[in-house]
Amino acid sequence: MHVILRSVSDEESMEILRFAQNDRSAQNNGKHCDSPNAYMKTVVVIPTYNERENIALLLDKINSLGLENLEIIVVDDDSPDRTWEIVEDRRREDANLHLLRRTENRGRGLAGIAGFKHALQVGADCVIEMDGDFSHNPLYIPEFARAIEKADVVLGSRFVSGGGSVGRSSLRTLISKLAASYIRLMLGFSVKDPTSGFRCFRRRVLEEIDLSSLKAKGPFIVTEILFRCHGKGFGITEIPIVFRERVRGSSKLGFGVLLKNLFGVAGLRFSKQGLHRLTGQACLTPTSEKINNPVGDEHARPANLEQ
Ligand SMILES: Nc1nc2c(ncn2[C@@H]2O[C@H](COP(=O)(O)OP(=O)(O)OP(=O)(O)O)[C@@H](O)[C@H]2O)c(=O)[nH]1
Ligand SMILES: [Mg+2]
Repeated sequence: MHVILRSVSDEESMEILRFAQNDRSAQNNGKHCDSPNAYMKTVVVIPTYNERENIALLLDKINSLGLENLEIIVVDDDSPDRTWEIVEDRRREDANLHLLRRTENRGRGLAGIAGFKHALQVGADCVIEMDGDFSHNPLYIPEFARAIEKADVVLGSRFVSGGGSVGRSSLRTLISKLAASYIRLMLGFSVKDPTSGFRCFRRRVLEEIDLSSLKAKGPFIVTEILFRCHGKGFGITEIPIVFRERVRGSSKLGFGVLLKNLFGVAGLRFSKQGLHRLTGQACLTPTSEKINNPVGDEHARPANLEQ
């Protein structure tokens, strides 16, 4: 697959973010959101595999946001390029940085689960999951922290108004959109970007979806988790993000992974929970009130954030 890579400068990133913020602020009649709630402990989980060229810069960017009560967990699967070594060095001077170096049961999915469990152990009130390749701009972290105050789950979405992709080939964008439509149709989601890996969860969501029983070992974990959240009736909100194609390092997502994901979706649809939902019977008991949603649709989005 041919992917056009384009280097995006910091100024350009800021411009993209400003564009997204202006768009949102226009939807919000010019009102600005409040600062994130510093009383909520936010933990950012970053799974990494061979991200040596990105990780130091990414940690710097997150720290430069100057957010209070924020900790970072890097979950590295013993990367051959020794990404973990960089994190280990920094940890000596940064008590808010954690490293999970995993040598067994490796994989993107299992790394995410390990990161979530550790985040709960260190007392997270909300957990943000993001890639370690700069596709997910850390400048959005405060927006996630604000949005989670009114939702159970916040998805960073490329496919809502104000969102988008930079540096992605149109073929890759088309595949992502088709995959999103397929997942929505098969699993009954109404969210626009169900495969986005830039997300924020409230603590109780991660406590209630039974992390240990998740099946996906690879990137399909993002869909499986969303399926659980949906089944439990949690309030899911999307905020626009501009996704940036990776500039440094190499992708681990091949055609095989894509195919596996397609079969994985069918597997979920015809799983016990999926079939129960198809026939209209509740299988997973809703355990939370829909806090962001006065009209009772768990996918309703605050008017100031999207569309
Ligand atoms: N711990 C761990 N992290 C992984 C593994 N595979 C990928 N990652 C990380 O997961 C994040 C997403 O992986 P990418 O390779 O960028 O995959 P992608 O973003 O789905 O694909 P691209 O769009 O091509 O970049 C990155 O931070 C990777 O370093 C893995 O097996 N273990
Ligand atoms: Mg990536």
